[in-house]
Amino acid sequence: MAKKGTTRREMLARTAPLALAMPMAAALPVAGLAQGADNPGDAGAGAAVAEHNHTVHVGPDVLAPGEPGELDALLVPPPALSAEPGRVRRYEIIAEDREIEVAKGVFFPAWTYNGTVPGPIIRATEGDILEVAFTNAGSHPHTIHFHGIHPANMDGVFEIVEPGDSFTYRFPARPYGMQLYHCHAPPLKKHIHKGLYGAFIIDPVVPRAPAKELVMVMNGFDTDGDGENNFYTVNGKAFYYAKYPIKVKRSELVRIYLANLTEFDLINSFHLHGDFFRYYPTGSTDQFQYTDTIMQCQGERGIIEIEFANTGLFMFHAHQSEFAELGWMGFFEVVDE
Ligand SMILES: [Cu+2]
Repeated sequence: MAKKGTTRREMLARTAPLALAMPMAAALPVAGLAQGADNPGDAGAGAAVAEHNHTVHVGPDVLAPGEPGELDALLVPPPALSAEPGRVRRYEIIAEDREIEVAKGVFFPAWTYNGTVPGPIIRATEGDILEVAFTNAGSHPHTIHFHGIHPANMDGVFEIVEPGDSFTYRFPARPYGMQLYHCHAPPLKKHIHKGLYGAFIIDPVVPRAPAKELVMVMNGFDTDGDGENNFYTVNGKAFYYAKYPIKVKRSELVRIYLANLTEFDLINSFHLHGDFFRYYPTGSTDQFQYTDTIMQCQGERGIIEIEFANTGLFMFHAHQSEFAELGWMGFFEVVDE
């Protein structure tokens, strides 16, 4: 079997001018996974880590695209609403072609829902009527296919929406859990790898415990068109959460809605340093696994819950090391308050 990674690396090296060679060499943080523990508990440890290591793992010197807070709308879901059977939850989604910066200085001609990859977070409570008004302002036919339980004519397969057309999806939201949505127009592989997908949270009627809630959609970008990903991210920007660690409190429950929409590679994974979490596959039952690493095939998703035991900087990343080195890594900054 051909070793895709080698080819991809060589390709990366050859096409490096695309802004890559320098930034990645400087930012390649994961080669030193084990070193990150130098002074994990220090306040402002970003600077300390930079001083102690010859590669920059975390903090402002990491070469990642985007401004502070720029990904908040994709990271922080709208709040859960208490159950009110029959209530209509309306969303408007517009498909449009847009060039987006996926790694520092590297742009990708994406097909987007509402201008971002992943698309906006959709959230409803079980029993709500979900109503999604979809307009195709892009250059190709698209649809929205939701995971979950719904009628066949709302499945996003038969009603291909041509450019300039629109379609409204309407169905009761169920079952509770971390669902997802994506375009299902053929060829499916292309419509997904171009960026048409997003998180779809359905809350249970009996509310989950209060928590700091985060959404992470794992994906990849084939920026040179050879059918292999050149970058991997959560929420669309390589190394973003290494440059801007996600701040959480040790005293609080952290809940992460995690989905994998990576095309081309069979699986993706999530690994957390220095702690264990509960992982609820799909989040639709109370069955969980207690671990520090989980994997997901494309379309799989689940809910992670954790109360951090220690303060400091803790890395999270794909445990396919290559994915991590190509952008899918970040940090939690756990603080006491
Ligand atoms: Cu499409």
